[in-house]
Amino acid sequence: MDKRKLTLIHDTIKQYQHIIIAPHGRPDGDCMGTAFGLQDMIRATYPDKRVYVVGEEAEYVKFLGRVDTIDDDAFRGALVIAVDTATKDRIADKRYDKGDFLIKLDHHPNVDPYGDIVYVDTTRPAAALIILDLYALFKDEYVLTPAGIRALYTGTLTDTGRFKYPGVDGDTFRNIALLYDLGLNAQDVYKHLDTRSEAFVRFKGYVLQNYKKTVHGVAYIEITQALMREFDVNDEEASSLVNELGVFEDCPIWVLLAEYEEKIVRARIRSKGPVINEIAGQFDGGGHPMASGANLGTWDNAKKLLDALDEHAKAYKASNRNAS
Ligand SMILES: [Mn+2]
Repeated sequence: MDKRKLTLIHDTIKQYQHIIIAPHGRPDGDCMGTAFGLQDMIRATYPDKRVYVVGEEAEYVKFLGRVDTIDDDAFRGALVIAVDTATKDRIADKRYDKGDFLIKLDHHPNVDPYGDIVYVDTTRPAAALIILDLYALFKDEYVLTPAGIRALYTGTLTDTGRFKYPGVDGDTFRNIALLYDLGLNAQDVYKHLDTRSEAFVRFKGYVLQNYKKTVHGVAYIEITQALMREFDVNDEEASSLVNELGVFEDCPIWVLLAEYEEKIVRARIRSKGPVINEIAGQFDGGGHPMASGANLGTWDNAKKLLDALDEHAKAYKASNRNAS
């Protein structure tokens, strides 16, 4: 945690009357939880400020709040805070640079340090926890209502796989303890996150019956547009199943390949050992060492990605054998 920079961010928020919070495209629970948590905290603390969240929506986290539709004029003189977004081209609302001042607030590797203030803390396993760092630092000043508490909890839960992923540490739980002290209703969040359509459950059955494995242990599933139509699920729901393939002892890497509306194939790559974000980087992607994404374009490129990951898994297993 960089207290000096967080203080600078706090002072900047105080200075601006109009604040626009900008998450990434294809939003996930963390970027929406971070955005609506920050919006709630600023609104509740400074009722005179106007605070918007712009961008896209995701069905499964709509319970956290709805994005605002604002015209270009709203950006004039505004403070824009981009959250959970490593590179500026991933920000959903392309008008992010039309404001007066831009803050980048993120926890991914800082490959594109855009903005007037760049706050990147890769030790935090969810961006929502950075909002809680800010809250904790100015606890006497900041107010969070039940909506913001719920949003920040949801963001942390979804990005940490419910506190399972690497990066979760004592600081994570110290911040989450703040939410419990504020009256968090965790059961209410689980109720929302654990509700599934029957179509989705049937599709999950398909994934569990039809995944494949490469020779050296990359488990993967291929999901076409036709398949999603057949099961009546959308790409967002389909992609959320990636970690169903993370359970095999002989597969340190697993991948979900899905064809999106524009016929573009994307990959979600996960690992429980080998670092995979460098390989993702070779396929127009990137992310965390154990969780990355890649834009493949075609199924041909998907094959190339699987080949590269298979080689990687082979080398990983060989080095483990030598070490033991
Ligand atoms: Mn995140």
